[in-house]
Amino acid sequence: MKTLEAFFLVLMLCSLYKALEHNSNGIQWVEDAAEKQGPVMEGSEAELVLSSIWEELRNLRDMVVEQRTELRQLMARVIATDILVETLQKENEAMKARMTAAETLAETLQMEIDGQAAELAVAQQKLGTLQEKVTVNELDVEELQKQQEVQNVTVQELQDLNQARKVAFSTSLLADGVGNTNHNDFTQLIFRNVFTNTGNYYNPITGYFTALVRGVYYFSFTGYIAHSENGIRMRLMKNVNPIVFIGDRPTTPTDLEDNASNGAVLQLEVGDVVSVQLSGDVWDDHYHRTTFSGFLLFTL
Ligand SMILES: [Ca+2]
Repeated sequence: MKTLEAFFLVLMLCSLYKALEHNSNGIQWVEDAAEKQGPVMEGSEAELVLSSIWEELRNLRDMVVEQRTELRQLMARVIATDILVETLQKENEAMKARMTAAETLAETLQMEIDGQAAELAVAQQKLGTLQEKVTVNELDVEELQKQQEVQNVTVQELQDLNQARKVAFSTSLLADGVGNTNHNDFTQLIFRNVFTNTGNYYNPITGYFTALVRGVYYFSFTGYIAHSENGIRMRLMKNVNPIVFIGDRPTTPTDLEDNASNGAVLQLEVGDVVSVQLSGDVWDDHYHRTTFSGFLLFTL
């Protein structure tokens, strides 16, 4: 701005110099003309020249005054411009400071965002790891559940097997009454009085014991006769096959009672049946003299 001000001052001085030079030339021209005219320029002509000179001087004075006014206005505008420039510079510096602060804040925020992004990445990685662990745990749980189901089935099978292993029964022929039972040929005996029937594998309606577990069993039976003219023959049957027998001839007046018994260890498959058949007479009463018993020794 100082340069601009100096420029205008130089311009003003140049204008003033030109004006003075012009007037000076005019005066010189008037003097030269007077010298040339000599005695011709006298009286009114000289007054006319002098009047012109004064007129030029007044014009010059007015021009100087006008230029001074313009110069003052220009100086005022320059000062105002300087003030405006200073104000703008201050505002610009303030803006720069604000910009710097904003940039610093932006950098700080960016750093925080970067830090949070890094933390988020770590958290996501941890989450991914946890999800993998959860997935693995879920698979483990599913596998454990399957194993548990298998174990439950196994336990149930073992319980069923353990229950099936509890096999024992003991019976006698008559539930009530007394006397001989007679069959002319081997016929199924139904032992209706039940002492023990663990597992209910003996049927007191049909007389059959049915094996529901594969294993080795022991069976025994006893026959008693009294006052018999037919004698006694009994046999232990595995399905349709006779296994062991007992027998005695008819009683006599001097020997009115006879007893016979037998037993066997049998390997039975699931579904095999065991029973006792009679041919002749067999006696029973409330003393339970004729019996059929059996139990499981062990499973196979
Ligand atoms: Ca006898």
